[in-house]
Amino acid sequence: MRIGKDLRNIVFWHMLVGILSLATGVTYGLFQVLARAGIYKYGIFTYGTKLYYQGLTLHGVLNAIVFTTFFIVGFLYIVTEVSLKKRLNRGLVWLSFILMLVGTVAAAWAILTDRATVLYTFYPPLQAHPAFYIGATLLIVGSWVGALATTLAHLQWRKENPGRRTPPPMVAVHTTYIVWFLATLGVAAEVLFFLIPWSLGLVKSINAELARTLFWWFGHPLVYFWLLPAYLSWYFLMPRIAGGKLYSEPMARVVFIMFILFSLPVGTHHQFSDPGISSTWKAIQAFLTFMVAVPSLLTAFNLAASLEYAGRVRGGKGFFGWIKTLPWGDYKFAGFIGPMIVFIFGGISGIVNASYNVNQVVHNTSWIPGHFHMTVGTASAMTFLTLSYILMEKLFGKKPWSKWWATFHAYLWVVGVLIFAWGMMQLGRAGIPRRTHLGLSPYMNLEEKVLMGIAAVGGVLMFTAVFIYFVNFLVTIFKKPDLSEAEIEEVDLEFTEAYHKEDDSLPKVLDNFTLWIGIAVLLLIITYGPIFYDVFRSTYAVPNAFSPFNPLNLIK
Ligand code: HAS
Repeated sequence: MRIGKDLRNIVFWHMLVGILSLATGVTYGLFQVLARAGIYKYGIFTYGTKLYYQGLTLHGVLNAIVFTTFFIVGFLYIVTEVSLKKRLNRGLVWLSFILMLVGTVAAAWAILTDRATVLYTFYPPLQAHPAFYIGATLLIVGSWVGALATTLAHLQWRKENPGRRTPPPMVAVHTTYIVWFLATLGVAAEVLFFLIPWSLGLVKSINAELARTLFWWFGHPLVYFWLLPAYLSWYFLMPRIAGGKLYSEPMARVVFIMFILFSLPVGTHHQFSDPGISSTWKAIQAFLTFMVAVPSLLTAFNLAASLEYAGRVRGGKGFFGWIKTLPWGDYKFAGFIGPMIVFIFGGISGIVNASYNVNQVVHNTSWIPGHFHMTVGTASAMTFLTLSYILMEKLFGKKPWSKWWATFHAYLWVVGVLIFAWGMMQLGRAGIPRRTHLGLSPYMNLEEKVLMGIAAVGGVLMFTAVFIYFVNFLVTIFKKPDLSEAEIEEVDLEFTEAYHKEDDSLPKVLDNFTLWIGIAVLLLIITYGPIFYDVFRSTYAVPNAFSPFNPLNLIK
C-alpha cells in the first residue's frame, strides 16, 4: 500500500511533538536523579525542593503522558492505513492533533509557571490551575477523536469485507484503543466532575479517595495503552527484522483480546494501602492483576520462538547456538531486543508490586520508579524511539544518519536503565521513598548514599543514550533522503509473515470485539461496583486545597 504524502506529514508531526516533549522530560529526569544523589547546586543555580517537584511534574507529564500519547496516536494511524488499505478521515485526524496540541500547551504553561506542581498523578488535595486540568482533558478528547478516525475506518473495512477477519496488526490497534477508551472514562469523570469545578472555585471541597479511585481506574490500563503499541511492533515488525517469522499469529490475537479483558479491572492494586476500600475487593483485583500477566507470558513464549526460528534460519545450530546468529549489530534489532530483555525484569517487578502483602514493602518507595523505568521507560519508550527511525525511513526514505550510533545508544540505554533500576530497587527495599529530594534529606546512611550514587550513574548513562538519539534523529530529519520519491512511494511497513498463520479453523468469536468489550464492561461493573460503594460509604469531601510551597499550605 502506498503511504500518501499527507499521512506522512501527519505522522511526522505527531512524532515530532512527542519527541520534543521527551527531550524536555528527560532533561528534568537527569536533574531529578542527580538531585537525589546530592548533586543539586550548579554555581548560582540550585535545584532545590520546589524545582524538584515542578521538574518531577514536567518529567512525568511530558514523558509518560504527552510523548506516549502523541507517538502512539500517530503510529496507530499508519498501521491502520497500511493494514486495512483504507484512508482515514483527514478532518478527524487533524482535529485530533490540534486538540491534543492545544491541551498540551495549556497544561505545559500551567506547570512551567508553577501553577500545577501536582505530579503526573495530580492527586487532590494538591490543586492545579484549571488550565492544567482543561489541557489534560483536551489531550484525552483529542486522542478519542483519533481513535474515532481509526474505528470508523475499521468499521467501513468490515462492511466492505464481510466474512474476512480483521488483520492481526489492526487487532492490536483496535485493542489499544478499546483499552484506552474504557480506561479514560475514569479520569474523564474525575477531571470533569470534580477537579475542574474545584479548581475553578465552583465547589469548595473534594473527596480525595474518590478522585484517587477514579484516577487508578484509568492509571493502570494506561500502562497497557503504552505497552500494546510496543507489543504490536515486537509481534509484527521485529521477527522480520530478525530474519524470521512470527511463530504464532492466532496466539498473538488471543493475547491482544486477553488485554481487553484483564487490563481494566486492576487499578486498585495502586491503592492497596488506601483506606476506605475493603481488603476483599483489593484481593480480587490483586488476583486479576496476576491474570493480566498471562498475555505477557504468552508473548514471551511466542516471541522467543519467533527469534529462535530467525536464529536457525540464519544458520544457528544447537540448543542456544541460534542466539549468536541473531543480528545483534543491526540498529533496528538492537532497538527492539533491548526493550524486550529489559521488560523481563520490569514485568517480574510488576508481579512483586501486585502481590498484595509484598506491596506493603515497596509501595511509595524508590522500588516503584525502578519498576516503571523498565516498563514504560524502556519497553515502551525505547521501542518508540526505534520506531521513529523506522518511520523516518518508511515515510521519507531517510535511514538514520548513523546506524552505528543508533545501535550503540540502544545498548547504552539498556545498561543505563538496568543500573538505574537496580539502584532504585535496592533503595526501595531499604524503605527509601520515591518522589523525595534525597539530596536534602538528613536520614540517608552511607550504604544508601552509595546506592543513590549507583542509580545516578545509571541515570546519566540513560540520559547520554537518549541525547545521542536526539542528535542522530535531528540530523536524520535534515539530511537528504536515501531513496528517490518513486522508491518512497513503494515503501510498505512490511509486517512480518507468520509461521503458524490464522486460517479458517480460527473461531469466529475471536473477531467479535463487541463481545469482548461487553465482557470487559461487565468485569468493570462487578469489580468496581463494590469498590465505589465502599468509597462512597466511608469517605467524604473536605475543603482542603493544598499547595506544598504556599506558606499557609492552602491555595485559597
Ligand atoms: Fe506496573 C506501578 C503491577 C506492567 C508501569 N507500573 C506502576 C507504575 C507505572 C507502571 C508507571 O500491582 C507507577 C504508577 C505510579 O506512579 O504510582 N505492572 C504491574 C504488573 C504488570 C505491570 C503486574 N507497569 C507495567 C507496564 C507498565 C507499567 C507494562 C508500563 C508500560 N505496577 C504494578 C503495580 C503497581 C505498578 C501493582 C503499583 C505499585 C505501587 O504500590 O505503587 C504486568 O503487566 C507485568 C507482566 C509481566 C510479567 C513478568 C514476566 C515477563 C516475562 C517476559 C516478558 C517479556 C516479553 C518480551 C513479553 C508476567 C517472563 C519478550 C522477550 C524476549 C526476550 C523473548
